Amino acid sequence: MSKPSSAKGQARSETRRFISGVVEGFYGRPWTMEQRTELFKREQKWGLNTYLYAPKDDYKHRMYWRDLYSAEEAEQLMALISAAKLHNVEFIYAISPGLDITFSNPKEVSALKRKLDQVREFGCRAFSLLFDDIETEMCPADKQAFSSFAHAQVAVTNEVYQHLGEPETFLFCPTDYCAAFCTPNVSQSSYLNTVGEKLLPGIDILWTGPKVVSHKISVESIEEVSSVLKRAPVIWDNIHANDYDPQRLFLGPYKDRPTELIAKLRGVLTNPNCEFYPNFVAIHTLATWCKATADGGPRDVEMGDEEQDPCYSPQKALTLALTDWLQEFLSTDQPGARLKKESSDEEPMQTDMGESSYVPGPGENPLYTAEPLTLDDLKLLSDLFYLPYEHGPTARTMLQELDWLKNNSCAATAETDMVMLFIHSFTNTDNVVHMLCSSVTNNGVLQTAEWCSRAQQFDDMCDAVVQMFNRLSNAPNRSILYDLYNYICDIKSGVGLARAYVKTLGGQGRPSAQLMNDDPEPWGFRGGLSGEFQRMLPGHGNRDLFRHPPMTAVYCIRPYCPEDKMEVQKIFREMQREGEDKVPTMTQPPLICDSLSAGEVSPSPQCALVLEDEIGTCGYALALIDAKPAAAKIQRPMSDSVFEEFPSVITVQVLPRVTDPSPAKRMIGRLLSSIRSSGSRGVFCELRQGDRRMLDFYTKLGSFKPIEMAGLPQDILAMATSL
Ligand code: GDL
Repeated sequence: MSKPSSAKGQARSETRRFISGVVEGFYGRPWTMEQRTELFKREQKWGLNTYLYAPKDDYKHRMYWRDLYSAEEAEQLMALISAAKLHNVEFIYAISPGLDITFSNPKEVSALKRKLDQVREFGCRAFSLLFDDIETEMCPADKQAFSSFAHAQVAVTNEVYQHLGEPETFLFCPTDYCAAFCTPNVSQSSYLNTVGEKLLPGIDILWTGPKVVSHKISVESIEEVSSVLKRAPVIWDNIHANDYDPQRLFLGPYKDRPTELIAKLRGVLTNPNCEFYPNFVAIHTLATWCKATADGGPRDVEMGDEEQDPCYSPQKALTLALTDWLQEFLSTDQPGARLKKESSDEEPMQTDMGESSYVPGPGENPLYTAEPLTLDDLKLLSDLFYLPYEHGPTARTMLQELDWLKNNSCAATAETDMVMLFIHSFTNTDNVVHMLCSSVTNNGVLQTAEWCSRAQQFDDMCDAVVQMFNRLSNAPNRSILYDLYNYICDIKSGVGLARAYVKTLGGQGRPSAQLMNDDPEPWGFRGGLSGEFQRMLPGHGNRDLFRHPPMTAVYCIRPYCPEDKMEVQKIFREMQREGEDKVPTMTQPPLICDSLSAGEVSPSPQCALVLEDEIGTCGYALALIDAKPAAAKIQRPMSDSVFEEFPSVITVQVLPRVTDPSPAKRMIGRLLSSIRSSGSRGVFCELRQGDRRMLDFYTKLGSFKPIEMAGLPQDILAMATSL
């Protein structure tokens, strides 16, 4: 076997093409050989050049990595490798020996070489060793032989690479494959530094970005890791991967990776959804991104922020992808499938109905004819299943509208109060009677004109989802439909519940039967045991915020209105005076949220609530979606990274006569839900060190955790929660 010098890698780096394409690297059922061949055709058509074979649950790729392929498997792999060649796609064969390899045992290294030699005989010329998702503790034998895990991996990888004749393409996936895994950080990670220094220069390194599933990948972050790795990484992009959550699918565009990165990277491979067919958008938009040039066209109008990429518009890339995808939906993929008629003067194509085709008579049911799928249907579908950190625009609007309808409905307030009142029906009989009466009159009758019109618009949006579902179910291409089916059923039913709830609030339909039934069907508690575990954890779904002990008084939480300003100021001042015995108000540095409580800054829409008891207003909760201007107002220096993670600020005050923490928890729960639907990623609050009551309150909530904030005055603490 030839053993070219390892300097070869460096010399040829000038001429190597940008690696672009797909890594089949997810957990779960691997794609079929037919799907992979279809993938190669698509890659060629869209200008992508690489396929990395790394299906986690393929026996001989990972669990039984030592086993050679049988004759039948060999035939299949050979056919696949030839198909890739035919379509000008580089087939990279990856192997993951990390579950149980003993690095220091020469027999193990020989087994690895033997396996890769076999694949070489199938015609494969590009290889990869993956060490992701494995135990980092070395076995005693390896501990004796190597000074670190990185040294062990690098030694074996270099040896295998040289054994194979230093292939032109050879990739290595480190165990610390994203910044979040590096200790203490990327530049000081001894693991990554060893890999960077010792791995032969012709070997390229895979990297998933700041996190396993990276929201954004910045140029600076790539510059940092490249300097440690001593080479530009190949991004293994998990932006469209869905193997970690069976309810999610990602049909949004490739996004939040500036095209400036192309010059700084060795390549990008997307590890997309487990379902093959829905990956049309993920792969098509990545191809558009890879082709990005300065004439990428005008910017997206709706984005309007400085983060826009002059060479690539995710919105346009999405429209291009969906337009092509629509054609695929409309093409039949199965013999015997029925095609709907294209225009009104053509007869529908009948394949096997022949003479026996049924024609309904007068007065009988007409034949069911669903309309053909439209581009708008696909845009809606993509919006509902967008990206891991972002819903599409229509989905966002639907959430915001539902939140508004819920918070501004007379019926909703009455309904909530009814629940609370029932708890106290023994202690507060008069009030119960009074409130129940008002809730009956409120229900459906007293909604404002604005509420009714927004409820109608919400209903129309829900209807569009149902229509989209119907047209999708009727699409001739059944393979795509079957891959999407569980997801679209799920969203249709979720939207159906929301729709029924709004109808109930508006006084139409049966009162919340589907929603408040105490003997629900299994779809009334979705997510199974895993969903239940999640809801019990702090910060998840905020469900926990609503679990409260029996109340001792009756409270009303309602949206704040301008007339409440004086009362809120009064409570604010009263609570400031409460703290004065510890530190005089005049000497206390201001909090960012003080201007909110003092009425100098208005809360964001749907982000203000007041609490009332029998005596009057006794508390409030206010929030700003964007806290920056309020921080600037009091000249508080704050780092951009804090604002990026926690852009919103919240403040809650409750008079001491309210001894029960439940109403305040409830207000926070509602505000967090409004803030979340505005698209904010996180919320912080500021507290004075002496304010034991609020400190105790936030600590007990569980979801808020203390955070470090540069520039905080001495006796002020910050706590925050992600949304
Ligand atoms: C991972 C796994 C990958 C999986 C993905 C998303 C890498 C390098 N490895 O950590 O197999 O599909 O997360 O769950 O990303």
